[in-house]
Amino acid sequence: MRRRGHGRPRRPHAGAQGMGGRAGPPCGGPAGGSPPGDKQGNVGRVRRISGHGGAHAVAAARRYGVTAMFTLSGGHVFPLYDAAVQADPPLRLVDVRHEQTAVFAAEATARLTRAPGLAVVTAGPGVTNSVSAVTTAWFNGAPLVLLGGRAPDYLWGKGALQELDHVPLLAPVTKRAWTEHDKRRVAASADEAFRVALTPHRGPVFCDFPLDTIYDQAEAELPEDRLPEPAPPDPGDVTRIAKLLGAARRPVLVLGSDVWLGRADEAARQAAEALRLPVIANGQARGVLPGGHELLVSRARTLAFGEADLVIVAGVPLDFRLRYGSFGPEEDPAKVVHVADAPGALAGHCPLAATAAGDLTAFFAALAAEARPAADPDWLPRLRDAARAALAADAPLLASDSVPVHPVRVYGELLKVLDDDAVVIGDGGDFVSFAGRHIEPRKPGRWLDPGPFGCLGTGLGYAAAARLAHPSAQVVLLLGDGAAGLSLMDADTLVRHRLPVVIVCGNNGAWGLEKGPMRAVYGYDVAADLRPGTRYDEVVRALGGAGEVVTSPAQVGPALRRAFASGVPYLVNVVTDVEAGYPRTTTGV
Ligand SMILES: Cc1ncc(C[n+]2csc(CCOP(=O)(O)OP(=O)(O)O)c2C)c(N)n1
Ligand SMILES: [Mg+2]
Repeated sequence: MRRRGHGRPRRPHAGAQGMGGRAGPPCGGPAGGSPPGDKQGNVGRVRRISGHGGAHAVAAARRYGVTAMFTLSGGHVFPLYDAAVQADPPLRLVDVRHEQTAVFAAEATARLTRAPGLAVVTAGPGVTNSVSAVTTAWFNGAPLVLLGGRAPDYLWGKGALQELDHVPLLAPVTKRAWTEHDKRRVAASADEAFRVALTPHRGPVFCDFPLDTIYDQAEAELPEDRLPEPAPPDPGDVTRIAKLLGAARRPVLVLGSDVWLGRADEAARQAAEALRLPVIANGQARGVLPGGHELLVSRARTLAFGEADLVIVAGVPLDFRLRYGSFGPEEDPAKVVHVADAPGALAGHCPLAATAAGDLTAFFAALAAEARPAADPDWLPRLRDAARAALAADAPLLASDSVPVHPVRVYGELLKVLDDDAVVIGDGGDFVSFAGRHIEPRKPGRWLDPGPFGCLGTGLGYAAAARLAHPSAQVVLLLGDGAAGLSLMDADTLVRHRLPVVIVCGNNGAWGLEKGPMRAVYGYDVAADLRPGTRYDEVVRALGGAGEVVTSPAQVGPALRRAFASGVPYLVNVVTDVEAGYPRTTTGV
């Protein structure tokens, strides 16, 4: 049930500070001392907290393993900063240049580390600027907690600065959104926010605190109960799926991001190997079977989905990425099984032969123990051949010498220098579609695209989070020139916080993914051109990083090597061929 926090005017609390009040925030006790959550997200003992609301909220966050707070400053949330820096150890405060970057960074933290991400934004525009990123987390099932400031209760209704009831805006794109008015319940509310975000099916949670509530001193106890273990799926459901597998001649297993987020990546790999199932991996499950694995047939997707008689889809919605759950030949459609981490995540829009909902590790273990597959002996080899043929067909473009540079040549060069544990982030249109095709991660959870909400502008926030989550791994952001406009100012954040990232900009002077489709629909295009050759590398240099422009294929490799060696935020600005659009079968509408 959603709790809606329509602020009722209340009397001022003693000690509440107005915006700009000179007395400054009260200094409450720091939020240190409690152990962070363990790998399962279980939390430690109860403790008493005293201090302002910020100390209470940060104490709750730390119990769930939160180590960073992403934010953009505003007086409504100063107590949260005070608590972050006073905590022992402190939370790392990462202040950014646009709230969407803060929330994208928190979302990426959740997706990369599987601990919840925390963003803190000020009242009014701080919250409204966060909405697209929260929605991205909603679509991605990412455990994100967004804490907002809010105009004080004692002024509510009088027109205080940035007075806006945020909850109705956030409610449709969060698991829960509410206002906590009671200073004695700030810790409990923050604790609840993390608990709800982490409970499958995971997702974002929003809570805001009126200024008087968060600045005021209070005493409270954090609840001591632990997160319950996720429930296994019904054994009868697993048996039904095992039987379908026993009867299938051309089965396919599809793995999606929740396999990674639910820590079922190892169990999924073991089940696929034990049952010898061809696998197609999606989102953050890419890498569960490392690139080159004999069962990984993502590149034979058209054949696999076109001819399968059974498709088991685990940990991803049956949305536009998966043909809305319609597979196999039209005259003889495949049976479809949907497996999700919670009943609410199961598809309701397409016929399903069976479903299972619950802990995905338990599901894969039970399926591996029970199923006796009887696939056609030539099914897997056919898929493997098709995947191999697709890979072989890539070779000429990966080595293309054409000028302007073909975007695929960029990946031909990148593949030569990419480590197995690199984090690769895509923010853009065609440039990122090509990356999805040509870069096959070798580890799960290391590929970050925006997911099904498809929001441009994730790039710099995701990159900052990746560098913090994996301090010694390569972090590469693949950035369209159009996408660059939505977050490149946050290269300043990378510089100020010493977060070296290699940014490769595919600069085709266009919103390419829209240009081609508009031409296909109308025979011409408008509103799709950008200035050719814009020096996005100079933007990063001006902000204190480094970069260079690349106009010929032979320069790409050396430029990438310089970027990785630089140890600073570095943008390799590759002028690419606008005519080399990603070959699409649909307009993307
Ligand atoms: C916030 C947002 N606005 C608009 C879009 C629609 N859109 C999707 S891809 C794309 C073009 C991206 O251009 P660029 O980043 O330069 O990549 P390219 O396709 O040129 O490689 C646009 C405008 C979107 N997905 N998200
Ligand atoms: Mg472009």
